[in-house]
Amino acid sequence: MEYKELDVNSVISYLKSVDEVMNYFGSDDLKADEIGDGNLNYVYLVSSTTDSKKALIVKQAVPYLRCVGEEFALGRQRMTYEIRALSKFKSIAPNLVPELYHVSEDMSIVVMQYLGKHIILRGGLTDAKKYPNLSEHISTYLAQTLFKTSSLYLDSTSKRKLIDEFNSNTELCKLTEDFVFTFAYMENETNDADNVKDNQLAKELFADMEFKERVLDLKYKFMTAPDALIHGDLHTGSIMLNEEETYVIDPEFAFVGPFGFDIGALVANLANNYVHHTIVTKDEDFKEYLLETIKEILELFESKFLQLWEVQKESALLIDGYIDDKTAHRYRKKFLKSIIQESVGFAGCKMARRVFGVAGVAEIRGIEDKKMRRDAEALVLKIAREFVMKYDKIEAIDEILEIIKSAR
Ligand code: ADP
Ligand code: SR1
Ligand code: MG
Repeated sequence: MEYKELDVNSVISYLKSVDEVMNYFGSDDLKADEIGDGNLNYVYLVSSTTDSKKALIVKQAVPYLRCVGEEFALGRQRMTYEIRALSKFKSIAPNLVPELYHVSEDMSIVVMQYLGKHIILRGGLTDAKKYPNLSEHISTYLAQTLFKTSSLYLDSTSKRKLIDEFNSNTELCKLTEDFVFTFAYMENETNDADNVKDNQLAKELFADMEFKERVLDLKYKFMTAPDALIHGDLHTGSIMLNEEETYVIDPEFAFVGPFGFDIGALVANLANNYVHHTIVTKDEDFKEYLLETIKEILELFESKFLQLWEVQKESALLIDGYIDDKTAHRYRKKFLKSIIQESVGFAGCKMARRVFGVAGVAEIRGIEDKKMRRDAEALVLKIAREFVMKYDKIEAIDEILEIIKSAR
């Protein structure tokens, strides 16, 4: 089928041609609403008018960047990578990725499970809602997806096939290179102009060569380290959950990249939320919960990743009998430490880009009181800078929490 950009009417006509979907809805009348709140794509909630329990999500990529407009061209082939990544991650972590009902690379469409009883994590955290299973679920997602797509698990041929399958996701990798690692730290037309103008903080950041030189190292790592298949945009807007279940959505930035990038994205977004509560709600109990969550996620990730590795006898990297058990144990520990360190560095970039860069986050850019927003931005940049300057010296997870807690 030839590509056509859909709207609330044509999405229903399109679905009528998809057997898998029509089997689900039967002869019910359908209605569609566009509910997308992301930066890139259109998301339709399609439901039965007779049985509201029957509902599906249709996500379509359009050939431009939604948050900027049609003048910012962006290949809709990004959906091909989202489809591949959703399928791959679903096969590895089935309970943590939505069900897929229909995909079409021609139409740049995925039809998936409607997570109607779940909300976006960012909103929940901003409302100070605690999620008892978040650390357990998301650490499993990270350990499983990162380990099982790495050279610590795959054989050499499978790993290279995986790279072939994902690493032409060039446009979205370039978006990250530009918007996470570059433009937000210099004068650039894509930045939040109103905020940059006459802002001492922006002047200081843009002139901070020590920081920017360290960011270059992290950008280089992002561009050159095919460690594992990463989600590529694992902020708290890419997680939908409730008290029982957690789902990871929106992996269109997926490619085989550095181990620490997804972990860093998560830490960054939890730390940004911590800043929101420091400045806006002053909710000390919830701030403590956020710190505990970061700690739990990192500790559980480490132990789950190590457990998977300990029982893996053969892989592209290591074959049985190559080193003795004691050396293997020491090697694995050292390896994990370096993943955590690098995650902290990426977390610094992922926090800092949200201050002046094109895509802000609601809990910081959405603060209405101007003075509070400035204070929050200053705090975000302080933590981000510490992360970027110190990441490779971090010896223990508590040091990460200390950086967040002690920034004023
Ligand atoms: P984008 O690629 O534009 O960032 P997302 O995949 O993040 O789009 O989706 C945008 C929004 O659509 C999400 O923030 C969420 O509110 C909603 N959404 C996406 N997928 C689902 C789903 N499976 N169930 C319910 N809502 C969804
Ligand atoms: C123009 S960059 C838009 C941003 O939105 C996505 O969610 C990614 O974080 C990307 O950097
Ligand atoms: Mg999104």
